[in-house]
Amino acid sequence: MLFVTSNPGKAREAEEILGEDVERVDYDYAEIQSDSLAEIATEGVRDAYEELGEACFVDDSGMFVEGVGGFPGPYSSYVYSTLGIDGVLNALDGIDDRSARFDCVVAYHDGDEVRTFEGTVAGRVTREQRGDGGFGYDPIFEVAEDEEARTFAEMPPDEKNEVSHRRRAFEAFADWYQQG
Ligand code: ITT
Repeated sequence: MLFVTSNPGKAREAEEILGEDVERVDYDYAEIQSDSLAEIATEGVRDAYEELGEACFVDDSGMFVEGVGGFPGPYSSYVYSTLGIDGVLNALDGIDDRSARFDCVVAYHDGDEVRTFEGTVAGRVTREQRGDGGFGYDPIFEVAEDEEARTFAEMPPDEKNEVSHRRRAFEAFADWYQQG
């Protein structure tokens, strides 16, 4: 089955989490506007399946910051490529409630139906970038359950993969797939 994503960081993490090679297809599937990552992923995987004609899955992720009503949430990709990380930190300047979560929805289409699997991790947005690892928002997402209060970018990949939103979603996907 194919992993349809333009983001090599996601594909690398999926391989590390699943412990096997994943075939990535860099097809820019349609992303509808919605507050729900599950809806965006479901419509996205339908479009990808129509284009590719074989079983495939997508991963739609987003960072939701409490103090600003869940911004950037479903618009995380757009905000990342327009404002960038420093722009997001500037936009959050003066916001005290920086608690946040990262969500990941994996949507799988086998030709008959679409299944979705969700994972989430709690954290908070830092006031400055910390760490060089990972990708995307990792340098500003501090993980709540980490005793050292590191950002994802400060963790070695295997430690991010142990607790991440992506780990939780892909594990649910793999559990379901193995049972079927
Ligand atoms: P595809 O839709 O092609 O898969 P994308 O990067 O546009 O790639 P999303 O819409 O899911 O994917 O991305 C939301 C944004 O969040 C995007 O800027 C990602 O770089 C970022 N992101 C996703 N997963 C992340 C993670 O584990 N850590 C940090 N940032 C992440």
